[in-house]
Amino acid sequence: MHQQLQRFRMEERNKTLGEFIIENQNAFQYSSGELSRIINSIRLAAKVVNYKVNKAGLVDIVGAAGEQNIQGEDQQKLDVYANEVFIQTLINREIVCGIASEENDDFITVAGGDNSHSNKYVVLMDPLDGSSNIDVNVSVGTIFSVFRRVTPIGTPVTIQDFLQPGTQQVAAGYVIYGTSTMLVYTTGHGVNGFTLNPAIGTFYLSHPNMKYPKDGTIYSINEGNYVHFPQGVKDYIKYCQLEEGNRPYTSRYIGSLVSDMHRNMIKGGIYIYPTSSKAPKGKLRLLYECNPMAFIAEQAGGKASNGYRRIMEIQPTELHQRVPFFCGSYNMVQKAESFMEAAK
Ligand code: AHM
Ligand code: MG
Repeated sequence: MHQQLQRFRMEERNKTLGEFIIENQNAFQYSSGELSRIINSIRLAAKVVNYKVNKAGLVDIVGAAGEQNIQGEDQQKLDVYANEVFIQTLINREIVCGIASEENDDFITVAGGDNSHSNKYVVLMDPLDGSSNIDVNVSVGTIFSVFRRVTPIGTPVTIQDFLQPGTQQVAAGYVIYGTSTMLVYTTGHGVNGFTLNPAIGTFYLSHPNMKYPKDGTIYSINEGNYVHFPQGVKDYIKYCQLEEGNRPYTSRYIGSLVSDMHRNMIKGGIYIYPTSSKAPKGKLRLLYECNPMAFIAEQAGGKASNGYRRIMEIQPTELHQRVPFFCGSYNMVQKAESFMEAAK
């Protein structure tokens, strides 16, 4: 009886992220352990940022960078703080040769302790996406993308190491600081989600092998911009609202990419941030917002496109490049693309 109970408890306990990383290290084609160490660093930085994000309403750290808090200390905006935490964690562990961030105009070269430039990977990230939502207690997220460098090991990284198409990503993921904090990532072998137990600071595998439903009934777009949208998007929105079959669909838009994406992946839906006359190239950034989300989406059986073609096949030309973004349940994105094509 006692033994039976013990076995039940062992089986019942979910795997921790640490255990999962070790178990899956060999599934990765260049398994030198470096990629695992990068995921481990992101796990650590996510916990630190999570701690601060959760305190945002309690202590005087919300507000614009450059202002002073009541103690007369310089205030630091949470996105600036998150940026520093992720960058410092990656630098301290000496596992990457370069970092690009939404918060930094240029990429950072990481030489390594012996100045050898011997690490193989670059990380691109948006350390705290949707951070304008923090002041109103809405979930925000971190998004990251990992590539192998293309320039020779032993030399400083160049912009070419960062301007790679998304198909070359070796890992990507996001952290959602929500009602619970989750880390969701892929290394090209499906998508797995881990939930943080804040009491003990451990991520547990809570959402193994995440899959987008092939179809969905949620569409997420900032409809306030309707008049500025291209005709194909207007037509698709009208299609979503038509009474026929399982339509009209439900409209859900948080305005926090990670949260909208996460909900749609679990429930089935499409997220769209199109071009508009206000944002002629779109708003979201190809390298550290759209590519990692596209990798996750495809690994979860979904689809990610710029309205006409696969996001991950776009050859980037600049670090902070913007693209229109259609991402979600496979059939929904395909349908939206057909409206874009028809209105060309
Ligand atoms: P940010 O990187 O400045 O935070 O902007 C990205 C955010 C996304 O999280 C969100 O989906 C989008 O901007 C919302 O934009 P809008 O307010 O124009 O609808
Ligand atoms: Mg962002």
